[in-house]
Amino acid sequence: MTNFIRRSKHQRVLVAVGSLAAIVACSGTDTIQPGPEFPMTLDVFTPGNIFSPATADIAVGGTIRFRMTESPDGDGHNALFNRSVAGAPIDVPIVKDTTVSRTFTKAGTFSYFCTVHPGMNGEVVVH
Ligand SMILES: [Cu+2]
Repeated sequence: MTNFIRRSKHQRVLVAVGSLAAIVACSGTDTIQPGPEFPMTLDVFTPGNIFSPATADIAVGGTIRFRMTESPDGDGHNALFNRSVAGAPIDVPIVKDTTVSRTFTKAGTFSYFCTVHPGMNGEVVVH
């Protein structure tokens, strides 16, 4: 009789532990947080006379590092932003072989262009 009770308690404990493990496993699955969908830092390069990537997706608060390497014609590049979009950062002046960072604190699409090279355009999409 005593043995039966002990086994019974033991079994109940096992069931309880099993249930707890199941609850933990389920709640663990429910609380998994997805990783950041967009990067906080992204490089934009200037191979030839284009911005690459032409569309740069980052998270709100993220930073674009404009890596302005010298153009094939020996010129530098700049990046002038559409001033009509709220949250547009300060323009990047004409620079050569220089990295200039700009941080985007508001969501939106921020187009920009290089005045040195007509048609050299890009945009930063902040999510
Ligand atoms: Cu340019």
